[in-house]
Amino acid sequence: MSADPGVRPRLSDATMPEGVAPLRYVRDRARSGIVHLGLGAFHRAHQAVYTDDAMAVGDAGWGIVGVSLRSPAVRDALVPQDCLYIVEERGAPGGRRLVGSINDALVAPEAPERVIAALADPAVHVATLTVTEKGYHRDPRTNGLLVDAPDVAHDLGGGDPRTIFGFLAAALDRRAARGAGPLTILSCDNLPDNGRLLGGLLDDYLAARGGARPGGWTSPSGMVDRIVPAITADDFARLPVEDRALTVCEPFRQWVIEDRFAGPRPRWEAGGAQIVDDVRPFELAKLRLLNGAHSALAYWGLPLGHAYVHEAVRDPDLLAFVRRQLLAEAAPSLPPSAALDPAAYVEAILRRFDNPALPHRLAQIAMDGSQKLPQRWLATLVERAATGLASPAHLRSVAAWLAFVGDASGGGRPADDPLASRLETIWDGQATPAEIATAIVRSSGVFPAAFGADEALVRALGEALAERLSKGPRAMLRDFLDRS
Ligand code: CS2
Repeated sequence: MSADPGVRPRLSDATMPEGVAPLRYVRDRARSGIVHLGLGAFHRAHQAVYTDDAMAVGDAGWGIVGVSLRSPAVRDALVPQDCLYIVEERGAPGGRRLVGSINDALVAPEAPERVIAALADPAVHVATLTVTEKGYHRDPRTNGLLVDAPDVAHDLGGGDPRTIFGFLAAALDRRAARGAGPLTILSCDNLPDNGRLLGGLLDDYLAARGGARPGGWTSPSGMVDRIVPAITADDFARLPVEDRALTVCEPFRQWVIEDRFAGPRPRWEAGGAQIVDDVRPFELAKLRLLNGAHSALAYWGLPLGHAYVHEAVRDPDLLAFVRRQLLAEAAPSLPPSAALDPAAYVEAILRRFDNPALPHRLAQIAMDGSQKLPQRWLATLVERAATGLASPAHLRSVAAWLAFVGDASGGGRPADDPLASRLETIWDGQATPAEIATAIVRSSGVFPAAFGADEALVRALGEALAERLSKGPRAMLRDFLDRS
């Protein structure tokens, strides 16, 4: 096949590309057992691959109806190519495989009724979600639902749903009314205790809505892991066929799911998923070590001039600092678990990050910090402070984030964060680093109350921000490493 993008055939059931591992089963697009909300690259590289593996061992009836909650882009890419796409693993061992587990792709704002009907279909037993942290509309201080958030308030007002809660509540009502059977609602987002959190938020929504509260559902927790950078034009151009839904990722993947299904499920173990009684040790380690390290690399690495994770992790000062943050502070905050050796886990993560074949932008990770940092860093900080332990590396990283947010408010770069304007207003309204730190801790809605109540912690954060602003990132990291 020609490498000229102009003449490459479009991927489809009839066009099998060379050099791509084919499907190991016969597709049955008429049978779907899963509805997935949030049809982004992460889903295509993760849950859809595990489902594809389950199909290869005989679970062909578990096809996925994928739903984009906002943009038509993924549907427009997938549907003209029979919902097939290629997953390209970069690094060792790399390779390309075809994935056929997605049966259909819907765009919620265009067809809300079809989304509800799909979720209420008696043949559907599992709803999976990757809607990112901000899709949960939770108050990180209480883990309750932000009932006044505009989209949540809209859904509570009874219009066509916009949020996961509006869709799930409508579908659960309908399932109850028609006896469609139980539904497992499985969060695949990087949130602490994500299943219990989602269940609590959905309960809050149903309570705020009033009326009958449909039962017949569970929301197990799960830990998902795979590094999936945003796609680039160059990635598309390297393929032997035209695949507009191409998904590029690292070879590693992990999925640990709490065994609390309401009804049948696919044999995801065929793809290596672990079904366990307690996912908490896995979740906390992943959030505080892997995601925590990612955020540190982003907020320090960007001002140091790095664009990608593999560059940041090769910066000796930054690597030493991140190791310190993880090994001296985050790892000791984890509950002891026979299932996981934190030191070995940290080294494995750092090796995965050092993958130049997979350019992963720090700017992608830096997005939505207000939604990510509570579970990545702030819980560690306040838990340790409560037992009298300082967390100087975490504290400096929080200062690095504050500086990043402040830079964005200076017009240098757009702050990609749902709380950007609130954070900018706070920055602009204060004169000194101590005032900025205090105001953001106490009134941004990002920090746990225990942080704001700890005068010494707030003062130390103000000092760290002053140091970060006056010295710059390089000198601050070096001074910290020299002194400790
Ligand atoms: C990253 C995650 O963008 C981010 O904030 O930390 O998406 C990370 O790559 C995944 O959680 C890895 O499993």
